[in-house]
Amino acid sequence: MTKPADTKTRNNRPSGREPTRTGRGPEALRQAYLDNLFYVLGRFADIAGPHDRYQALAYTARDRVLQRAMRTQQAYKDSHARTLAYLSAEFLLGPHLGNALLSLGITEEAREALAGLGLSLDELLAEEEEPGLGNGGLGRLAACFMDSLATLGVPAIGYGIRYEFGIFDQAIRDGWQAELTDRWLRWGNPWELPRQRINFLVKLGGHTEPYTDEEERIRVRWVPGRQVRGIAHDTMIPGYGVGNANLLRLWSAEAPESFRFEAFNLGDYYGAVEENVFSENLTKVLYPNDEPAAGKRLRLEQQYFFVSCSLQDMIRIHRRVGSSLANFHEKWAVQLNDTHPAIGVAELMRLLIDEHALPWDEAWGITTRTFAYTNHTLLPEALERWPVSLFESVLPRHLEIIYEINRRFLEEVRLRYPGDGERLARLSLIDESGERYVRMAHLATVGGHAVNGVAALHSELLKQTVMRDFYELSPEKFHNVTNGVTPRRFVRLANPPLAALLDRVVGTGWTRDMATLKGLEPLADDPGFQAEWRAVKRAAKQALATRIARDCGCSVDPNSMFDVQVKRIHEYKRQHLNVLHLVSLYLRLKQDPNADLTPRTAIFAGKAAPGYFMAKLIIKLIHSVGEVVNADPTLAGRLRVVFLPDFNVKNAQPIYPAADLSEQISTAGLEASGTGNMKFTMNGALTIGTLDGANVEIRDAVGHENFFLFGLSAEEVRRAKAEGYRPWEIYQRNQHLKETLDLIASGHFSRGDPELFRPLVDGLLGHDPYLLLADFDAYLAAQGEVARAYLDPAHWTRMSILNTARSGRFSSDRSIGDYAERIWKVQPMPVSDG
Ligand code: 26W
Repeated sequence: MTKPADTKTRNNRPSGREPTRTGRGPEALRQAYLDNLFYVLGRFADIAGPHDRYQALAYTARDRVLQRAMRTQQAYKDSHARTLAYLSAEFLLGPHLGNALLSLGITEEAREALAGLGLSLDELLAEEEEPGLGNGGLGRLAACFMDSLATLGVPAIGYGIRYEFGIFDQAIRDGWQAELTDRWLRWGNPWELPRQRINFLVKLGGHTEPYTDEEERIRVRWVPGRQVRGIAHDTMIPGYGVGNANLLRLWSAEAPESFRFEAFNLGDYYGAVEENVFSENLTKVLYPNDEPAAGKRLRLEQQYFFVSCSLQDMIRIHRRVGSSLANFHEKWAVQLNDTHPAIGVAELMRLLIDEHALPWDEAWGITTRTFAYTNHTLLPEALERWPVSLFESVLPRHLEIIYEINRRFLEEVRLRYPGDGERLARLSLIDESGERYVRMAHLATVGGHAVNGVAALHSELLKQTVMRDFYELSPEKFHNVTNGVTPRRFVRLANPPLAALLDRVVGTGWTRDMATLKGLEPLADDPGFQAEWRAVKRAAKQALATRIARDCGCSVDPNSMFDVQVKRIHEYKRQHLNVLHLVSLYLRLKQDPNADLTPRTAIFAGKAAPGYFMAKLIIKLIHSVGEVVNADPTLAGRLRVVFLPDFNVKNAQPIYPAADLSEQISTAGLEASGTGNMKFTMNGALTIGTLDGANVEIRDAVGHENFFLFGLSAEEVRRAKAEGYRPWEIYQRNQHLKETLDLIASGHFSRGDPELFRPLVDGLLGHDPYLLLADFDAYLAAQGEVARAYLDPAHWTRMSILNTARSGRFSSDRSIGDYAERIWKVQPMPVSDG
C-alpha cells in the first residue's frame, strides 16, 4: 500500500509538506482528530465523551475517503465511463470506521495517533452504531459487492433506501427474542453527506389520463394522488489498496413542501406538517422479513420510491454530460438485487415514454438492454407478487405499462408455442389463477437481458423449477454468478492475527488477490506452522469466550470444539436439527457420564422475523436446552449451548475467526448460496453441511476429504417429497430419534411444561417439510466423524489450513469480476491514490 507523497494535486499545494487536512501520518491524523473534535463537534478534548471521540476520528477518516471519492467521481465523469448501478432495498454495511482505516492503509497510524493522546483505537471502534439497513444474506452481499467494486475500480453507484430505523436490535428476555427499535441515527452519521440539491419528486396513487401533445402524439399523463420528495444521502465506499472510492446513494423521503405555512396561519398546526409526517413514513423503517414477502402497500411504495429516484438520478447524470437517452443502455448497466427493485423495468419505460416522449419500441430496446436480475431464493413464499388491486391504487400508470409489456410478450409466446395456453398462463406477468397478481420475477426477467442465480446448484434449480418456462423460452439469458464475500472485512479486519500470519507466509497480496493463499498448501503438514495456526485460532476462541461470558453470562472452554451456527433463524436453515444433535449428545452423556465425548461448545446467533412464530420458538428452544445443559454438573463442561444476542455485522466479526466447525445444514435445494459458509472457510473453520447452495462449490474447492458432508441431495429431497414423505414412520423406527424428540416433548427442557415445544415437535412428526427426520441419522454420523477428527489436532489443522488456502474463489472480487465480464460489460478504471 503506497502512502501518497502528496505531490502536486488538484488544489496545487506545494509538494513535500504533508497537509494535515488529509495527511495520513500519525501526526497529521492526531491534528485532524483534535481539529474535528473542536471545529466539527465543538468539544474540548478533556471533556469529550467516548462517542465524541469516535465521531472525531470518524470525520478524520471520512475526509480522507471523501478526497478519494471526489477524485474518483471526477475521473469517471471525465471519461464518461460506462457505470454499474446496483439497485438494492438492502445494504448491510456494518461499522465503517475500522474498514475505512484499513482501506486507507492507516490503521496503525491512527492507533499511534490516538495512543499519543492516551486513547485506545479499539475503544473508539466499539462506539460505532452500525447502519443495519438490511436483514441478512442479500443485504450483506450488496455491501460486500460495493467493497469489491471500489477495490477493483469499477465505476459503480449503489442505490438504496436510507431507513431511519434499520433492522431491530435483538434482546433476549427469558430465552425469547425481543425486538428493540434501531435508532442508529440518534447521534448523527458522520459517514453520510446529505445532498439536498439532489432530490426528485415521486408520484403515488391517483389516475392516468391520455392526451394529445403539441406534436399530435397520443401521450399519457399520470395525475398522482400525492407526491413525495426523495433526498439523496451519499456514503463513500473506499476501495482497498487503490485510490477509488465509489458512491452509495441512499434516498430518504419528505413531503414536497415539508411545512405548509398557509395551513399553519389558519391554525391547522397538524395540517401544516401532516403531509410531511405522511411522506417521511415512506423511509421510516426496514421491513424485518427475509423470505416471506410481506405484500404490504408501504413496502411497494418504498420499492417504487427509491427506484424512481435512482432512475431519475441516472437520467440526470446521463444528460448532464450531454448524452441522449437513445444510448442510455450503453452508459448504464442496472442490476436488480432480487425482485425488490423490479418495478424499475416499468418505471424506466414510463420515464422514457411519458416524460421523454420516446416511442415504445425504442424505449423497450433501451430498457431490456439496461436491466439484469439476480434471484436469491427459490422459496415460493419469498417470490414477490403484488395484488393487481394494490398496483391499481398505488401505481396506476405502471399497471398500464405492465399490461402492455405483457400483451406484447404473450404475443411472442403465442407465436413460439401456438395453442399452449397453460404455458402462456404460467409465463404471464399477471397471475390470473385466483385474485390477480403481478409477478415481479416475471417482470424482471422479461424486462432485462440477464437472470442469474447465486450459486451453481441454485442457478440450475432456477432453470429446472421456478424459471423453467423462461429458461426454455430464452436460455441465453440465464447465468450463474456464485456469491462471494470481502476478505477485507471478514479476514483482515475481523482476524488480524491470521492476517499477519498469512502476510508472513504468502505476502500481503492475498487481500486483493485471494488466489495467492494457495501458497499455504505446502505448509499444511508443517508442525511449526500448524502450531502457529492453532495459536491464532486459540486466541480468537479465547476472545470469543470472554465475549460469551460478558453477553451470555456463561463460561465456555476455549479448548472445546467451537461448533457455530450463525445466520437468520429459519426452518429451512434447520437450527432445530442442530439442537436435536445436541439433545442426542446430552442424552448419551446422561445415559453414560463416562462416554468419551469430544468437548463441544455449540454457539448460535441470529434474528427471527418478528412475525415468524416457529423461528422465535426455535430461539426459545436453544435457550431452554442451554439452560438445562449448562447447569448440569454431571456434564462437567463437556457440552455447552450458548446463544449470542443481536447478531449483526459488528457482532459477527469476532465469531468467524473463533469457529472450529461451521454449520451449513439447510435442506438441500433451499439455501440459494449462503455467504457465512464462505467467511468461516476463509478463517479456517471446517464445514459440516449438506449438498446445498455454495456448500457444493466449497466442498469441491477445499477437497471432499476436508469437508463433512451429510444428508439428502436436492434431487433426493425432491423425490422424497414427490413419493410422499412420512416423518412419523422414521420416528417410529428410529429409537434414538424417538428418545431425543420425546425428551423435548416431555417438557424436560421447558421447566416441565410439555406444551411449550409441542408445535415444533408436532410439526416434525406431522409434516416435517424441511426433512429434519430424514437427515437425522446422517447428520449424527457426520457429527461423529467431526468429533473423532477434532481429537487429532495434526489432521484437523491440516484440513483447516487447506480450507483457507483453497477459499480464494469465494472472494467477492471474483464474483464482481464474473458480473463485470459476463453481464455488465463494464471496465475497471483504477484511480491512483497519490
Ligand atoms: C420480501 C421479503 C424478502 C426479503 C429478503 C424476501 C427475500 C429476501 C432475500 C432474498 C432473502 C435473502 O437474503 N436471501 C439470501 O441471499 C443470500 C445472498 O445471495 C444467499 O446467500 C442466501 O442463500 C439467501 O437465502
